[in-house]
Amino acid sequence: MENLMSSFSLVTKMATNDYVGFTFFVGCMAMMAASAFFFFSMNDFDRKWKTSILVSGIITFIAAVHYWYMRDYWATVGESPTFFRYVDWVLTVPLMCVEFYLILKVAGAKKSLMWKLIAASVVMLVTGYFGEAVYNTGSGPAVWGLISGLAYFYIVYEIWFGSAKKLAEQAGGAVLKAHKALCWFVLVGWAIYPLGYMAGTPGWYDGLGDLGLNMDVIYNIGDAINKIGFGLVVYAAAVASRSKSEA
Ligand SMILES: *C/C=C(C)/C=C/C=C(C)/C=C/C1=C(C)CCCC1(C)C
Repeated sequence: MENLMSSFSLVTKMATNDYVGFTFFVGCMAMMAASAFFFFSMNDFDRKWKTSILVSGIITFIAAVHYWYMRDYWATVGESPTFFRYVDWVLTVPLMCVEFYLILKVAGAKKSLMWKLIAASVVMLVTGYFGEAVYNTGSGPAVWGLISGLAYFYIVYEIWFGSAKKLAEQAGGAVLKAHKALCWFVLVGWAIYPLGYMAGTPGWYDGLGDLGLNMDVIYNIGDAINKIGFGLVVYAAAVASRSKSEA
């Protein structure tokens, strides 16, 4: 009977020092709360911004669902939920690229900018997955991580110095401010991920793992900062442009 009960139990005990389990749990709640916030507030804004805030909510909602599964996977299997992690990213990171495009649309951004960013983000994530889950021994992680890093740098270059930057400057005001903030998220916030990768895979950078840093904890912190932060930047831009047009 007890066995039967425990196999149907939805909650497993969590150790007080299980930081991975804890950050999956809190991350799940934070993503849910953020989604509710974005979905309920989107109708306060005109069409231009409504879509951007809707996408912010979709990003945190997709993450919330994946965090639900990852939290469960960790609690029951006790391993890093690499597959769910990368499925989450391959859905949400391209949507973050869509955010850049939506914000810059007012300044005449072309769809080609969006597709360039999306393509680079998919290359970044697929090669990262290869290094973490497929060719994950010997020099595999370092080599695939490097290729992934190059795609990452391409995204950074494109938004900081490429056509995206020119469009943001043309638009000025709330758009320029939001673009700048998102650029910083990509440069600093996204740089959290390669750190997690290096902590969790073998390579020349092995010292990082020895510092006691855990890959999943680092990824979970990165996700909370970047997914919710990105959405809040968009929300703030919508508020700023609304109060200007009301004045
Ligand atoms: C919401 C999820 C986000 C914003 C995920 C971003 C992920 C990255 C920027 C991952 C980058 C990686 C590298 C630059 C090299 C090593 C492999 C990755 C995939 C961890």
